[in-house]
Amino acid sequence: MTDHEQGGVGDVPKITLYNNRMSPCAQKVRIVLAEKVIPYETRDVDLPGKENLQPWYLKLNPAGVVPTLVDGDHVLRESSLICEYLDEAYSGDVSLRPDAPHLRAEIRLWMKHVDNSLHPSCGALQWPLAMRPRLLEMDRDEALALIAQVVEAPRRERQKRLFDKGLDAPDVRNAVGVYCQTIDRMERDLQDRDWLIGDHLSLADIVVAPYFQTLLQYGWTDLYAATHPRVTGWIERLQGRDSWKAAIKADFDAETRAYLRGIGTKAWPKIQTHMAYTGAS
Ligand SMILES: N[C@@H](CCC(=O)N[C@@H](CS)C(=O)NCC(=O)O)C(=O)O
Repeated sequence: MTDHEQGGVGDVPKITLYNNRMSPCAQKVRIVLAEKVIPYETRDVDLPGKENLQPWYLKLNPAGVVPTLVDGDHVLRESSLICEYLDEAYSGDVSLRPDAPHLRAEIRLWMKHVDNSLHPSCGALQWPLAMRPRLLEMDRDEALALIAQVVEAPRRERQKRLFDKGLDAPDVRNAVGVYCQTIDRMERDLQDRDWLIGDHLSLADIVVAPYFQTLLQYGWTDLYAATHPRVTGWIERLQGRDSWKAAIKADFDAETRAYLRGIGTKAWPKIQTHMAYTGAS
């Protein structure tokens, strides 16, 4: 367990976050915890080692995914819902949702987009780089047996395709398309504002932000940097915040950054091929 003492609510963390530092879903929860200065402890779950499929973890999270947040007697799942829960349960000085119902609906629209489209797309991009190598070292039947244990059918099927085809799987091309469309939509939305739904950081920004960490860590920023100035400014503003430094930057030491940049650079030509196919340049 690692303590994240942030000098906020109470002295001793009563919150435990079942976490993986590479997980965008866990990252969004960590940003919320940091923005709201809520102390917590983390328990890392070894995703490449499939610890998330161990019976003890499935009892906490029957879908076998991180994050899970345990707050006293309450076990919370689903990262977007956890973010909303934290903002509601720990109202404090920092609110990450405006009061206006239509703006809350806009936040939920972004959450829906993230949960339904951007998150599985990020999985399709990350999995061949982060998970596949360990499985390829195993006997094929052993690897397939592990994948067969994945609880949710669409995720299981996707992992099978990504295991077989890596970055050539159709999921990867679709994923690049979803990223490009999302970036276009953000550029439009950010035309007259600094943050996705207005002049203040909100849960809308936080649930999207970690999917850009994936691009940053692999050096894939050409997906937006030269063509989408408002999106570029948005991510720079996020990176300048203390919450980003505490929740994301602190988890990536120089060695990890160099490693991720190395595997990302190797994969980039393939990502570019997919980009060209989607019409982005
Ligand atoms: N809808 C879930 C998705 C969680 C999810 O997909 N977590 C990934 C890491 S970002 C995971 O645990 N993957 C494990 C696996 O696919 O085996 C949420 O938002 O919490």
